[in-house]
Amino acid sequence: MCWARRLVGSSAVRNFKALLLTAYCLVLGADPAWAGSARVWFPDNLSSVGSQVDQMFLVILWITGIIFLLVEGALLWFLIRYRQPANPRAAYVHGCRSAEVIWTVIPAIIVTSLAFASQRVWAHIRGTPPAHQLEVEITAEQFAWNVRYAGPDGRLHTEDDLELINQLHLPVDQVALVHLKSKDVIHSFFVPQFRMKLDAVPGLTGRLWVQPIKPGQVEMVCAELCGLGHYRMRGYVTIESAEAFQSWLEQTRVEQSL
Ligand SMILES: [Cu+2]
Repeated sequence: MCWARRLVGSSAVRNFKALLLTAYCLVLGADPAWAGSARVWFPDNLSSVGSQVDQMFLVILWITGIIFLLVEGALLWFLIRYRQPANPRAAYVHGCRSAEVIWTVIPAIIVTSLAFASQRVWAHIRGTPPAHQLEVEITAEQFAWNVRYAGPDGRLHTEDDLELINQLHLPVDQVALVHLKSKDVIHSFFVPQFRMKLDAVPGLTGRLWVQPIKPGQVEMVCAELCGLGHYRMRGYVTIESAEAFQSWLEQTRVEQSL
């Protein structure tokens, strides 16, 4: 394999290795402001819990990203430092207890700390919902979202309910409690801008709450492959002022009573 030796030893490959190492060092020594620019990866945040979820995401991304670069950098360094032409005789190593303790204890501490930190955010999102001003029921079916609002009596599943397909309207700043069901198979209710996703399972009623923080219109999609029409299972969430929401509610009620 003399062609391989010539290739590894060539100036072009040496320059490429140097370039890669420089790139690793540059990324590792990058300004912390880089974390801020990482937010461009996220969709717009429209819910009160979104910033906490994004923060957890960024913390995990930083930790795993740095570990990834360190491990890949070490791998590259070992590949170059101990390449066969420079080290024709292999050295056999039968383990190192201190190294094994270090690479077991450090990841255990990192993962346990992340579990405690994310548990706080998770408990806030999935725990007891705060006092809510609105209750909605969403029932998934192949391939649509059925949205039900309580009528003037304030109770769901009575004659004055308002029923819509693929349309969810929510007032800004108000907490809405969503009951999630499925008529047929497992679906998954996903609104990326709310940083929320919950499976809709037949026979079970899921519960989630959301407090939109600014007006807008976004998609609610199914994130579980649920059949041939899965790709078209999407609706729209419209977030508007409390006044606009009320007038939409009244107008839709009048239209449905005609
Ligand atoms: Cu679906």
